[in-house]
Amino acid sequence: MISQKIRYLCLKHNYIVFEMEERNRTLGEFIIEHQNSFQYSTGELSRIINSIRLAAKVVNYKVNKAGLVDIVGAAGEQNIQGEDQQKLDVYANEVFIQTLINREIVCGIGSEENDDFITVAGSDNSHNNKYVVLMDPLDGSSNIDVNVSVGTIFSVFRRITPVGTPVTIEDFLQPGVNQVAAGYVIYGTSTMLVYTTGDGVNGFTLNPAIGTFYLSHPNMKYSEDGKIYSINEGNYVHFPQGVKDYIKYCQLEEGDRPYTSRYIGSLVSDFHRNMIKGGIYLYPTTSKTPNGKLRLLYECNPMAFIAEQAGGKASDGFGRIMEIQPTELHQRVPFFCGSKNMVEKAEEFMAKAK
Ligand code: AHM
Ligand code: MG
Repeated sequence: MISQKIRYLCLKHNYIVFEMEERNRTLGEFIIEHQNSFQYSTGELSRIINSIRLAAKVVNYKVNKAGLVDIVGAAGEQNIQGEDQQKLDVYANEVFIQTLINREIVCGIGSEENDDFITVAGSDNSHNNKYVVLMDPLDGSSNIDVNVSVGTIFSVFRRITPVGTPVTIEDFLQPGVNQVAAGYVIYGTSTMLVYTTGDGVNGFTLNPAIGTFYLSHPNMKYSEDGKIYSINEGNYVHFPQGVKDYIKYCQLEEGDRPYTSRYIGSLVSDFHRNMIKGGIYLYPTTSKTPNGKLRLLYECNPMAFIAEQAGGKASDGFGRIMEIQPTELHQRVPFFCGSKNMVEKAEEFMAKAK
Protein backbone atom coordinates (compact mmCIF):
# COMPACT_ATOMS: atom_id res chain seq x y z
CA MET A 1 0.00 0.00 0.00
CA ILE A 2 1.30 3.48 -0.65
CA SER A 3 1.87 5.69 2.40
CA GLN A 4 -0.35 8.64 3.23
CA LYS A 5 2.63 11.00 2.84
CA ILE A 6 3.45 9.85 -0.70
CA ARG A 7 -0.23 9.93 -1.61
CA TYR A 8 -0.42 13.55 -0.34
CA LEU A 9 2.66 14.62 -2.33
CA CYS A 10 1.36 12.96 -5.48
CA LEU A 11 -2.02 14.66 -5.18
CA LYS A 12 -0.39 18.03 -4.39
CA HIS A 13 1.74 17.88 -7.52
CA ASN A 14 -0.98 16.41 -9.65
CA TYR A 15 0.79 13.12 -10.13
CA ILE A 16 -1.30 10.07 -10.80
CA VAL A 17 -1.60 7.87 -7.73
CA PHE A 18 -1.03 4.26 -8.64
CA GLU A 19 -2.57 1.97 -6.05
CA MET A 20 -0.32 -1.02 -5.64
CA GLU A 21 -2.14 -4.11 -4.49
CA GLU A 22 -0.81 -5.42 -1.23
CA ARG A 23 1.29 -8.43 -2.14
CA ASN A 24 -0.48 -11.41 -0.62
CA ARG A 25 1.23 -14.74 -0.25
CA THR A 26 0.51 -17.36 -2.86
CA LEU A 27 -0.78 -20.78 -1.85
CA GLY A 28 2.53 -22.28 -2.97
CA GLU A 29 4.48 -19.97 -0.64
CA PHE A 30 2.05 -20.60 2.21
CA ILE A 31 2.38 -24.39 1.87
CA ILE A 32 6.19 -24.18 2.04
CA GLU A 33 6.12 -21.79 5.03
CA HIS A 34 3.75 -24.02 6.98
CA GLN A 35 5.32 -27.33 6.12
CA ASN A 36 7.45 -27.45 9.25
CA SER A 37 4.60 -26.62 11.62
CA PHE A 38 3.03 -29.96 10.71
CA GLN A 39 4.06 -32.56 13.25
CA TYR A 40 4.91 -35.42 10.88
CA SER A 41 6.39 -33.10 8.28
CA THR A 42 8.18 -34.96 5.52
CA GLY A 43 6.81 -32.84 2.70
CA GLU A 44 4.34 -35.50 1.61
CA LEU A 45 1.30 -33.69 2.94
CA SER A 46 2.46 -30.48 1.28
CA ARG A 47 2.77 -32.34 -2.01
CA ILE A 48 -0.78 -33.65 -1.61
CA ILE A 49 -2.13 -30.11 -1.09
CA ASN A 50 -0.07 -29.00 -4.10
CA SER A 51 -1.61 -31.73 -6.25
CA ILE A 52 -5.10 -30.76 -5.15
CA ARG A 53 -4.25 -27.15 -6.03
CA LEU A 54 -3.27 -28.24 -9.53
CA ALA A 55 -6.30 -30.50 -10.06
CA ALA A 56 -8.59 -27.72 -8.78
CA LYS A 57 -7.27 -25.37 -11.47
CA VAL A 58 -7.89 -27.94 -14.19
CA VAL A 59 -11.43 -28.64 -12.97
CA ASN A 60 -12.08 -24.92 -12.55
CA TYR A 61 -11.16 -24.35 -16.18
CA LYS A 62 -13.68 -26.98 -17.27
CA VAL A 63 -16.43 -25.84 -14.88
CA ASN A 64 -16.11 -22.31 -16.26
CA LYS A 65 -16.65 -23.60 -19.77
CA ALA A 66 -19.61 -25.78 -18.80
CA GLY A 67 -22.18 -23.64 -20.63
CA LEU A 68 -20.04 -23.26 -23.74
CA VAL A 69 -19.20 -26.76 -24.75
CA ASP A 70 -21.11 -29.97 -24.94
CA ILE A 71 -20.27 -30.95 -21.42
CA VAL A 72 -23.47 -30.49 -19.44
CA GLY A 73 -25.95 -33.28 -18.97
CA ALA A 74 -25.83 -36.82 -17.70
CA ALA A 75 -23.01 -39.11 -18.73
CA GLY A 76 -25.47 -41.98 -18.95
CA GLU A 77 -24.12 -43.82 -15.94
CA GLN A 78 -25.10 -44.00 -12.31
CA ASN A 79 -22.80 -43.95 -9.30
CA ILE A 80 -23.04 -46.45 -6.45
CA GLN A 81 -25.91 -44.55 -4.80
CA GLY A 82 -27.95 -44.87 -8.00
CA GLU A 83 -27.64 -41.17 -8.84
CA ASP A 84 -27.03 -39.95 -12.37
CA GLN A 85 -23.43 -38.97 -12.90
CA GLN A 86 -22.92 -35.72 -14.70
CA LYS A 87 -20.13 -35.48 -17.26
CA LEU A 88 -18.32 -33.01 -15.07
CA ASP A 89 -18.55 -35.35 -12.05
CA VAL A 90 -16.79 -38.01 -14.06
CA TYR A 91 -14.24 -35.55 -15.40
CA ALA A 92 -13.45 -34.05 -11.97
CA ASN A 93 -13.14 -37.51 -10.48
CA GLU A 94 -10.62 -38.53 -13.14
CA VAL A 95 -8.60 -35.32 -12.82
CA PHE A 96 -8.22 -35.55 -9.03
CA ILE A 97 -7.47 -39.27 -9.07
CA GLN A 98 -4.96 -39.03 -11.93
CA THR A 99 -3.19 -36.04 -10.41
CA LEU A 100 -2.74 -37.84 -7.10
CA ILE A 101 -1.67 -41.10 -8.76
CA ASN A 102 0.77 -39.47 -11.19
CA ARG A 103 2.62 -37.69 -8.42
CA GLU A 104 3.00 -40.90 -6.41
CA ILE A 105 2.13 -39.27 -3.11
CA VAL A 106 -0.77 -41.30 -1.76
CA CYS A 107 -1.23 -44.99 -1.05
CA GLY A 108 -4.99 -44.98 -1.54
CA ILE A 109 -7.95 -42.93 -2.73
CA GLY A 110 -11.63 -43.16 -1.83
CA SER A 111 -14.10 -41.20 -3.93
CA GLU A 112 -17.83 -40.63 -3.70
CA GLU A 113 -17.95 -41.52 -7.40
CA ASN A 114 -16.21 -44.90 -7.06
CA ASP A 115 -17.78 -48.04 -5.64
CA ASP A 116 -14.60 -49.13 -3.90
CA PHE A 117 -11.36 -47.52 -2.77
CA ILE A 118 -8.36 -47.41 -5.10
CA THR A 119 -5.04 -48.91 -4.04
CA VAL A 120 -2.17 -46.80 -5.33
CA ALA A 121 1.25 -48.36 -5.87
CA GLY A 122 4.39 -46.46 -6.84
CA SER A 123 5.93 -46.84 -10.31
CA ASP A 124 8.27 -49.42 -8.71
CA ASN A 125 5.20 -51.28 -7.41
CA SER A 126 5.96 -50.31 -3.81
CA HIS A 127 3.37 -49.19 -1.24
CA ASN A 128 5.55 -46.80 0.69
CA ASN A 129 3.36 -43.72 0.81
CA LYS A 130 1.69 -42.82 4.07
CA TYR A 131 -1.51 -40.99 3.24
CA VAL A 132 -4.95 -41.81 1.92
CA VAL A 133 -7.24 -39.18 0.39
CA LEU A 134 -11.04 -39.30 0.49
CA MET A 135 -12.98 -36.92 -1.69
CA ASP A 136 -16.19 -35.77 -3.27
CA PRO A 137 -14.74 -34.54 -6.58
CA LEU A 138 -17.73 -32.43 -7.60
CA ASP A 139 -20.28 -31.81 -4.90
CA GLY A 140 -23.67 -30.27 -5.70
CA SER A 141 -23.34 -31.38 -9.29
CA SER A 142 -27.08 -31.06 -9.95
CA ASN A 143 -26.37 -27.31 -9.87
CA ILE A 144 -23.94 -27.39 -12.81
CA ASP A 145 -26.58 -27.19 -15.52
CA VAL A 146 -28.03 -24.03 -13.97
CA ASN A 147 -24.73 -22.20 -13.47
CA VAL A 148 -24.77 -22.34 -9.67
CA SER A 149 -21.64 -22.82 -7.55
CA VAL A 150 -20.33 -26.32 -7.01
CA GLY A 151 -17.33 -27.60 -5.08
CA THR A 152 -14.74 -30.27 -4.40
CA ILE A 153 -14.30 -31.66 -0.88
CA PHE A 154 -11.26 -33.60 0.34
CA SER A 155 -9.98 -35.24 3.48
CA VAL A 156 -6.53 -36.69 4.26
CA PHE A 157 -5.66 -39.45 6.76
CA ARG A 158 -2.43 -41.20 7.66
CA ARG A 159 -2.76 -44.88 6.86
CA ILE A 160 -3.02 -47.22 9.83
CA THR A 161 -1.77 -50.37 8.07
CA PRO A 162 2.02 -50.78 7.85
CA VAL A 163 3.91 -48.77 5.22
CA GLY A 164 5.11 -51.09 2.45
CA THR A 165 1.86 -53.08 2.27
CA PRO A 166 -1.18 -52.34 0.09
CA VAL A 167 -3.89 -50.27 1.83
CA THR A 168 -6.96 -51.98 3.24
CA ILE A 169 -10.48 -50.79 4.04
CA GLU A 170 -9.36 -49.96 7.61
CA ASP A 171 -7.19 -47.15 6.30
CA PHE A 172 -10.36 -45.48 5.01
CA LEU A 173 -12.77 -46.30 7.84
CA GLN A 174 -11.14 -43.99 10.37
CA PRO A 175 -13.05 -41.55 12.54
CA GLY A 176 -12.80 -37.88 11.50
CA VAL A 177 -10.69 -37.01 14.54
CA ASN A 178 -7.80 -38.80 12.77
CA GLN A 179 -7.84 -36.41 9.80
CA VAL A 180 -4.55 -34.60 9.18
CA ALA A 181 -5.94 -32.23 6.56
CA ALA A 182 -9.23 -31.35 4.95
CA GLY A 183 -10.49 -28.72 2.59
CA TYR A 184 -12.75 -27.70 -0.21
CA VAL A 185 -12.61 -25.86 -3.48
CA ILE A 186 -15.54 -23.63 -4.32
CA TYR A 187 -16.13 -22.89 -7.99
CA GLY A 188 -18.21 -19.77 -7.47
CA THR A 189 -18.17 -16.14 -8.54
CA SER A 190 -14.50 -16.59 -7.83
CA THR A 191 -12.72 -19.87 -7.25
CA MET A 192 -11.37 -20.49 -3.77
CA LEU A 193 -9.42 -23.23 -2.06
CA VAL A 194 -10.03 -23.38 1.70
CA TYR A 195 -8.16 -25.87 3.86
CA THR A 196 -6.87 -26.82 7.27
CA THR A 197 -4.06 -29.02 8.50
CA GLY A 198 -5.29 -28.70 12.08
CA ASP A 199 -3.82 -25.27 12.66
CA GLY A 200 -6.70 -22.96 11.70
CA VAL A 201 -8.44 -22.45 8.38
CA ASN A 202 -7.11 -20.39 5.50
CA GLY A 203 -8.76 -19.44 2.22
CA PHE A 204 -7.04 -18.74 -1.10
CA THR A 205 -8.64 -17.09 -4.11
CA LEU A 206 -7.64 -17.95 -7.66
CA ASN A 207 -6.49 -15.13 -9.89
CA PRO A 208 -7.67 -16.69 -13.16
CA ALA A 209 -5.54 -14.39 -15.31
CA ILE A 210 -2.33 -15.94 -14.04
CA GLY A 211 -3.60 -19.19 -12.55
CA THR A 212 -2.33 -18.48 -9.04
CA PHE A 213 -4.14 -18.86 -5.71
CA TYR A 214 -3.52 -16.00 -3.26
CA LEU A 215 -4.16 -15.97 0.48
CA SER A 216 -7.33 -13.88 0.66
CA HIS A 217 -9.03 -15.17 3.82
CA PRO A 218 -6.43 -15.82 6.53
CA ASN A 219 -7.52 -17.55 9.74
CA MET A 220 -11.20 -17.94 8.89
CA LYS A 221 -13.54 -18.04 11.89
CA TYR A 222 -17.20 -18.78 12.48
CA SER A 223 -18.94 -16.26 14.70
CA GLU A 224 -20.30 -17.99 17.83
CA ASP A 225 -23.84 -17.00 16.87
CA GLY A 226 -25.34 -16.55 13.45
CA LYS A 227 -28.55 -15.51 11.79
CA ILE A 228 -28.76 -17.84 8.80
CA TYR A 229 -30.27 -21.31 8.72
CA SER A 230 -29.83 -23.52 5.65
CA ILE A 231 -32.02 -26.55 5.15
CA ASN A 232 -34.15 -28.03 2.37
CA GLU A 233 -37.51 -27.10 3.87
CA GLY A 234 -39.33 -28.98 1.12
CA ASN A 235 -38.67 -32.05 3.26
CA TYR A 236 -40.24 -30.44 6.35
CA VAL A 237 -43.02 -32.96 6.97
CA HIS A 238 -40.44 -35.77 6.93
CA PHE A 239 -38.04 -34.16 9.43
CA PRO A 240 -37.63 -35.48 12.97
CA GLN A 241 -39.63 -33.51 15.55
CA GLY A 242 -36.47 -31.91 16.99
CA VAL A 243 -35.61 -30.34 13.61
CA LYS A 244 -39.19 -29.15 13.08
CA ASP A 245 -39.09 -27.50 16.51
CA TYR A 246 -35.72 -25.91 15.77
CA ILE A 247 -36.98 -24.48 12.46
CA LYS A 248 -39.98 -22.94 14.27
CA TYR A 249 -37.52 -21.49 16.82
CA CYS A 250 -35.46 -19.94 13.95
CA GLN A 251 -38.63 -18.37 12.55
CA LEU A 252 -39.96 -16.99 15.85
CA GLU A 253 -40.01 -13.20 16.29
CA GLU A 254 -37.93 -12.88 19.45
CA GLY A 255 -34.52 -11.36 20.26
CA ASP A 256 -32.37 -11.49 17.10
CA ARG A 257 -34.86 -13.79 15.39
CA PRO A 258 -36.40 -14.56 12.93
CA TYR A 259 -33.26 -15.81 11.23
CA THR A 260 -32.79 -15.66 7.48
CA SER A 261 -33.26 -18.83 5.44
CA ARG A 262 -30.65 -19.42 2.71
CA TYR A 263 -30.25 -22.69 0.83
CA ILE A 264 -28.22 -23.10 -2.34
CA GLY A 265 -28.25 -26.89 -2.43
CA SER A 266 -24.47 -27.10 -2.79
CA LEU A 267 -23.01 -28.07 0.56
CA VAL A 268 -19.71 -26.30 -0.14
CA SER A 269 -21.45 -23.03 -1.04
CA ASP A 270 -23.90 -23.14 1.86
CA PHE A 271 -21.08 -23.99 4.27
CA HIS A 272 -18.78 -21.29 2.89
CA ARG A 273 -21.43 -18.56 3.21
CA ASN A 274 -22.34 -19.64 6.73
CA MET A 275 -18.71 -19.72 7.85
CA ILE A 276 -18.21 -16.17 6.61
CA LYS A 277 -21.53 -14.73 7.77
CA GLY A 278 -22.49 -16.98 10.70
CA GLY A 279 -25.13 -19.64 10.34
CA ILE A 280 -26.11 -23.29 10.50
CA TYR A 281 -26.46 -25.94 7.77
CA LEU A 282 -28.75 -28.91 8.44
CA TYR A 283 -29.34 -32.10 6.49
CA PRO A 284 -31.28 -34.30 8.91
CA THR A 285 -32.86 -37.69 8.40
CA THR A 286 -36.00 -37.73 6.27
CA SER A 287 -38.30 -40.58 5.33
CA LYS A 288 -36.63 -40.65 1.89
CA THR A 289 -33.16 -40.60 3.44
CA PRO A 290 -33.49 -42.34 6.82
CA ASN A 291 -29.76 -41.94 7.56
CA GLY A 292 -29.50 -38.43 6.13
CA LYS A 293 -28.21 -37.72 2.64
CA LEU A 294 -24.62 -36.61 3.08
CA ARG A 295 -21.70 -39.02 3.21
CA LEU A 296 -19.70 -39.22 6.39
CA LEU A 297 -16.32 -39.84 4.74
CA TYR A 298 -16.47 -37.59 1.69
CA GLU A 299 -18.58 -34.67 2.91
CA CYS A 300 -19.30 -34.55 6.65
CA ASN A 301 -15.91 -35.40 8.16
CA PRO A 302 -13.90 -32.90 6.09
CA MET A 303 -16.48 -30.14 6.60
CA ALA A 304 -16.62 -30.96 10.33
CA PHE A 305 -12.83 -30.68 10.63
CA ILE A 306 -12.86 -27.29 8.89
CA ALA A 307 -15.82 -26.12 10.99
CA GLU A 308 -14.13 -27.06 14.27
CA GLN A 309 -10.86 -25.48 13.19
CA ALA A 310 -12.81 -22.29 12.47
CA GLY A 311 -14.42 -22.34 15.94
CA GLY A 312 -17.70 -23.87 14.75
CA LYS A 313 -19.31 -27.22 15.47
CA ALA A 314 -20.50 -30.27 13.54
CA SER A 315 -22.93 -32.84 14.89
CA ASP A 316 -25.28 -35.59 13.75
CA GLY A 317 -27.91 -34.00 15.99
CA PHE A 318 -26.77 -35.79 19.11
CA GLY A 319 -22.98 -36.05 19.05
CA ARG A 320 -19.76 -34.97 17.39
CA ILE A 321 -19.46 -35.98 13.71
CA MET A 322 -15.71 -36.54 13.95
CA GLU A 323 -16.10 -39.18 16.67
CA ILE A 324 -18.34 -41.46 14.62
CA GLN A 325 -16.61 -44.76 13.83
CA PRO A 326 -17.38 -45.38 10.13
CA THR A 327 -18.58 -48.84 9.20
CA GLU A 328 -18.74 -48.47 5.42
CA LEU A 329 -17.20 -46.29 2.72
CA HIS A 330 -20.40 -44.67 1.48
CA GLN A 331 -22.04 -44.30 4.88
CA ARG A 332 -24.53 -41.45 5.26
CA VAL A 333 -25.20 -39.46 8.42
CA PRO A 334 -27.44 -36.56 9.45
CA PHE A 335 -25.41 -33.34 9.44
CA PHE A 336 -25.80 -30.20 11.58
CA CYS A 337 -22.89 -27.83 11.09
CA GLY A 338 -22.09 -24.20 11.70
CA SER A 339 -21.83 -21.51 14.36
CA LYS A 340 -21.29 -23.15 17.73
CA ASN A 341 -24.28 -21.73 19.62
CA MET A 342 -26.66 -22.48 16.76
CA VAL A 343 -25.57 -26.12 16.50
CA GLU A 344 -25.85 -26.49 20.27
CA LYS A 345 -29.35 -25.01 20.21
CA ALA A 346 -30.38 -27.46 17.45
CA GLU A 347 -28.94 -30.33 19.51
CA GLU A 348 -30.98 -29.13 22.49
CA PHE A 349 -34.18 -29.39 20.45
CA MET A 350 -33.15 -32.84 19.17
CA ALA A 351 -32.51 -34.09 22.71
CA LYS A 352 -35.80 -32.66 24.01
CA ALA A 353 -37.84 -34.32 21.23
CA LYS A 354 -36.09 -37.68 21.44
P1 AHM B 1 -24.14 -34.75 -4.27
O1 AHM B 1 -22.87 -35.17 -3.60
O2 AHM B 1 -24.80 -35.86 -5.00
O3 AHM B 1 -23.95 -33.52 -5.12
O4 AHM B 1 -25.20 -34.40 -3.10
C1 AHM B 1 -24.82 -33.59 -2.05
C2 AHM B 1 -25.59 -32.31 -2.15
C3 AHM B 1 -25.05 -31.24 -1.24
O5 AHM B 1 -24.10 -30.46 -1.86
C4 AHM B 1 -26.28 -30.44 -0.95
O6 AHM B 1 -26.18 -29.71 0.22
C5 AHM B 1 -27.35 -31.49 -0.89
O7 AHM B 1 -26.89 -32.55 -1.69
C6 AHM B 1 -28.64 -30.99 -1.43
O8 AHM B 1 -29.59 -32.00 -1.36
P2 AHM B 1 -31.11 -31.70 -1.62
O9 AHM B 1 -31.26 -31.39 -3.05
O10 AHM B 1 -31.81 -32.95 -1.21
O11 AHM B 1 -31.50 -30.53 -0.74
MG1 MG C 1 -21.53 -34.65 -2.66
